[in-house]
Amino acid sequence: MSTPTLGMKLYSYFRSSCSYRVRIALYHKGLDFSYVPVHLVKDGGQQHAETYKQRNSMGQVPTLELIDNDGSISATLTQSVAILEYLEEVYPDPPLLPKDSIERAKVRQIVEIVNSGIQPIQNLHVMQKISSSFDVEMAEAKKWAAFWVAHGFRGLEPVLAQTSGQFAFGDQVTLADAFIVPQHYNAKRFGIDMTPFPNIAKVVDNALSLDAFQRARPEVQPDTPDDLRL
Ligand SMILES: N[C@@H](CCC(=O)N[C@@H](CS)C(=O)NCC(=O)O)C(=O)O
Repeated sequence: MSTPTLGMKLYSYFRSSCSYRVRIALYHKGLDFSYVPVHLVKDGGQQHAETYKQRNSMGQVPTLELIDNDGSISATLTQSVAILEYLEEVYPDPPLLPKDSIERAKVRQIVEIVNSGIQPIQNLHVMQKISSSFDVEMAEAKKWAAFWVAHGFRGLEPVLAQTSGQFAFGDQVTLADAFIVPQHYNAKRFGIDMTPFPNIAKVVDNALSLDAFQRARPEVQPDTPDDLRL
């Protein structure tokens, strides 16, 4: 296992749901980090700049840099699941995974429903490609994205009916909550009616009552535009 690093730099965009997941974990675990904004729209998308793509070759946020004593970068981590697993291994307290193997698998099952089953189909570059390839307005592409988010929520809701207590898996915060809350933020942006998803709505409400989730919210980040700031 790696030893804890001295510093961390998070490349993030205020409304990126994948960055939001990592912010939740960093605040939940009480870890200090510096925030480097990457604007996903300005300048044609700063994530596509060659200098940024040297850190994250997919041209996406988040990226987490681990900084050594002497200020040098000891590791550059991409992919929110990999980043969160790293944080959980190196900073296990407070935990974001249960101890029991089957319970851990259940939490990861929820993580993957969001991570691979929902988020990629509604990502910005997918919507931009739909808009350009089929010559439709972004508003139309957003309806397509909303369809897939609702489709994923229809799969997630019965899982949470089995697993949730106060939070997505019982009464302790887990990685599952760190994925559901940001995906719900996107669902709201896409205008999805939450009435058919009472368990998802409950989990989101309860998680958002916690300090870590409040501090990670898109509305209070250093790069949140003034008109969206709380
Ligand atoms: N699997 C990656 C997905 C990262 C991702 O899709 N990030 C989005 C923001 S949530 C992004 O940077 N999109 C930029 C774009 O679509 O151009 C992860 O979990 O980190």
